[in-house]
Amino acid sequence: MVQLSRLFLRKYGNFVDNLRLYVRGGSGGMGLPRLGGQGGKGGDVWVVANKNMTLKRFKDKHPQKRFVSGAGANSSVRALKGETGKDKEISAPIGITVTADDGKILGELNVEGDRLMVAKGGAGGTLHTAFEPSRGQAKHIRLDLKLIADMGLVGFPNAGKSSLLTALSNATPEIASYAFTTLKPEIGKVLYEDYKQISVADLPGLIEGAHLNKGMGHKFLKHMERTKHLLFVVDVCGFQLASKTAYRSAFDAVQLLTKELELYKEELVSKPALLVVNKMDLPDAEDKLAELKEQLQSPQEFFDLFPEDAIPKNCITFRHVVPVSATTGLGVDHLKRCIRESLDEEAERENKAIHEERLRALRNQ
Ligand SMILES: Nc1nc2c(ncn2[C@@H]2O[C@H](COP(=O)(O)OP(=O)(O)O)[C@@H](O)[C@H]2O)c(=O)[nH]1
Ligand SMILES: [Mg+2]
Repeated sequence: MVQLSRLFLRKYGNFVDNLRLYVRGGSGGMGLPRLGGQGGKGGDVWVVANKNMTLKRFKDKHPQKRFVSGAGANSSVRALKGETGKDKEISAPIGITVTADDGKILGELNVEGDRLMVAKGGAGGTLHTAFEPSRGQAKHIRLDLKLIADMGLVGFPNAGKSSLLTALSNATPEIASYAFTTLKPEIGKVLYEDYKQISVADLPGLIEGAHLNKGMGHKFLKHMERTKHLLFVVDVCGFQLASKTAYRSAFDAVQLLTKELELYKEELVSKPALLVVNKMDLPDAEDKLAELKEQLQSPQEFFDLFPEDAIPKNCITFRHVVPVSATTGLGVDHLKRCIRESLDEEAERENKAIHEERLRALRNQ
């Protein structure tokens, strides 16, 4: 049950992180009783990892989400041994788990070119089957994007992401290695009193340089797709990237980060997000926090000084805005509770969606 709930319908607005497909292997060809001819075997269906594929692209390219391989040829006088049906290869993103409809894991695609057979073609008719061919396997399968963590930290350099990760996880975060990414995210585990554990990822280099070299920034942003929720981190006093560049307030930081995500992939902005306002131990922090909260209430009124192309199309409505100090620990427990609440809420929604999907399936039977 727990396993199932992980697999069904994780969906945030436009953001796609799993898909359900129908696959069927080709039927075998008929044998030829008169001459003992053997029908061709039906083609198989394969899922193949391709670095240029994303689930969103997949969905757009195959709206039907139906894949059937070629049938084996019938045995004939000209070709006693019927030709084998053509295999069907489905290009899928790297870093996915492929599961059957009942939740059983069929396999994983971790590196470019990894392949997995998902539906076998039927055997051709032979003497043993009275020359009757068999059908190919037919089933629904799911492609699930593998997650790096429940929460992904999003922030400019020096906002305090590393400090926060340490404060949240009461320990040194571990460096995780994933076959599907060359990036090595730092993962902190947050432990709750009921022993529930959630993971928070700090991706090295995220955003750093995105303002200078968007292409490079985007490379890092890609991995934000693999977290359930986003945890924005800003310095309550704002930031200055270099002595020559302009001073930016915490509000500016929020909007610039949003814009970076949006430029990479608009759907990313529809993920549930929380905002951490860090460094609340600094002088005047309370006043600045109050100002930030006011600006977030009606962001449109505070965009006059923004260049047109830096204004996000949609401002994020944060589920929680949480002031903390990563160094003194102020507010960190409250943040933990907010994170938990947000994830639990989402899990609740998933469960409801599963339930509805099951009801729909039952009604359609
Ligand atoms: N005063 C204060 N400084 C902080 C706080 N959190 C982080 N810092 C400092 O800010 C700097 C950048 O922190 P770091 O965690 O490395 O930021 P990152 O680049 O976002 O990972 C370091 O000098 C930290 O000591 C905080 O809550 N209060
Ligand atoms: Mg850091």
